[in-house]
Amino acid sequence: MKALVTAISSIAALTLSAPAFALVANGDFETAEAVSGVPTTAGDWGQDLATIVAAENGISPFSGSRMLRFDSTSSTLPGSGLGSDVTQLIDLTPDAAAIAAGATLSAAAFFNRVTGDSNTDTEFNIALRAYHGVLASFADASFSSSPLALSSNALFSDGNPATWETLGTSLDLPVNTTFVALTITARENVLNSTPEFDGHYADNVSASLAAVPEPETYALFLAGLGLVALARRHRS
Ligand SMILES: [Ca+2]
Ligand SMILES: [Ca+2]
Ligand SMILES: [Ca+2]
Ligand SMILES: [Ca+2]
Repeated sequence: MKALVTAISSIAALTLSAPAFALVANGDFETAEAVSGVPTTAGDWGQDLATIVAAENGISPFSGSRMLRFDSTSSTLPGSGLGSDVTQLIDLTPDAAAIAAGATLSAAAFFNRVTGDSNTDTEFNIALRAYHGVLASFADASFSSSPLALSSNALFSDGNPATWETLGTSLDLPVNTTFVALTITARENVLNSTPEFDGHYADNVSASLAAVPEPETYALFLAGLGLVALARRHRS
């Protein structure tokens, strides 16, 4: 019985519980940092031009006193593209064992924008891209270049600057994943203009890893729970 309880405990421990920002550095944008240029190290926000700002344009940060403002669809002003992508690389080599056993990465962020007018863009995206390799080599690759796996999601924000909309996505990680690129994006889905965005923001970006129990393991886990319940009933 003790061995079974120990086995059940270790299975339960596989369900990795992580606090909100555990895998994302500065996910609440409370720490000042430059945001532009392709990130080459984990925990650094970068790619297209964006700025960490305090409350402005009638929008208050979702948390704390700072948030991220999307400025350009390239690393300089003005941009030529349609999406302002802000990316952070997440080093998952410390979680190699959990990933090899089967793990899902979930990410979420909050978005908001000014009311604007009929030309104001409305779309935000979140994406996870899994890669295998040495993290630094990612700098040489395009962000969209053949990831092992990709998941993304979109939302069309409301025009109410008092509300933050949340958006998430989940990716079942290939067993050889060593790092993930987490990207949040403001898109010029209404008008490709200059300036590109009227006041588009993100805050509280988070990511967490959870084990995917294999069917047999899960069945054993449920059977184990039943046995523990039975044992408790016998004892009382
Ligand atoms: Ca914040
Ligand atoms: Ca543009
Ligand atoms: Ca809103
Ligand atoms: Ca625009």
